[in-house]
Amino acid sequence: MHPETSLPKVFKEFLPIIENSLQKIFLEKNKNILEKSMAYSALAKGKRIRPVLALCAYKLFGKEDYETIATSSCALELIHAYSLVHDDLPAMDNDDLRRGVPTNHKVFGDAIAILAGDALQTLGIEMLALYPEGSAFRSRRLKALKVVLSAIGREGMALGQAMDIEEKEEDFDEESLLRMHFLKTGRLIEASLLCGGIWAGAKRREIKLLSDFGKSLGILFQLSDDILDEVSTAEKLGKTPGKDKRDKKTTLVSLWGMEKSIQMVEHYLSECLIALSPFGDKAQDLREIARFVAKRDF
Ligand code: GRG
Repeated sequence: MHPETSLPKVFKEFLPIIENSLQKIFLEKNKNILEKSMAYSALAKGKRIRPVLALCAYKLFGKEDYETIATSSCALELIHAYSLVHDDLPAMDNDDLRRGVPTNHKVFGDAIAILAGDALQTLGIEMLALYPEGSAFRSRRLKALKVVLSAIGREGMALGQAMDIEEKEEDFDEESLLRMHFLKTGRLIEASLLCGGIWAGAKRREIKLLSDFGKSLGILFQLSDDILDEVSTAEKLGKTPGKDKRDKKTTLVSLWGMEKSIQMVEHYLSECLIALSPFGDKAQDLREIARFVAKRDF
């Protein structure tokens, strides 16, 4: 999977920074079973879209010292990796393929997978508390940490996941389905953009624009995920397709139908582009990412 040619060109610029930083996080510590399990999922081939978004938002404000925020951007990937490990567990989505390889619990067993998810999450949080380093970043670190904690906890990703698990098919109308997806998928995507802006010292109204963009991008991301679940292959996706239908889940595609879903992709893409318009040419990378998310095939 991952035909890298179809990724926006900014991925070429940022992926080496991100992969290098992720490797360093697990370097030499990868000895005990917990470390091995954490590294297995975090280093598996993912798109790295959350750290890329943080770096793009940082760049948007004229920053070029990307190494300064490399570790803290990777913290977002660790938190994302935790959510995937837990989501794949038998008690949740019960999947056996992720990022093109067997899921964590298939390799390490349920107990270690739960602990690896826990430890990936706390390591991500610890890194957000410590990085970017230096006293100049002290208040920005705290702001970013608060944004991420709020995005992943009882009012964010964990709540979205709980809604997804608990709600019955008939409970989901358009509004509640969009809210669930925004919480489960959108909030961490939005938070990644906000972190980049906060580390760069963006102003309140600029953060608001990033937030508007992130909200639309989050839904766009989920919508394309639902479409891919129907039309793509395990080889391309690196995970099992067709699961939503098999598990009789309400998705945006089952609610809207494929034709309307494809129209809604265009709608959310245009919302993304509208949110970015005040940034002018400086937002070109983020525009390309939004277009990629709308058209992605993995
Ligand atoms: C366990 C609290 C908790 C939450 C799980 C992330 C998540 C919430 C569930 C994953 C289920 C899912 C398919 C969500 C749809 C969107 C999504 C997050 C897809 C996976 O993210 P990608 O495409 O994956 O960025 P890679 O592997 O490229 O990083």
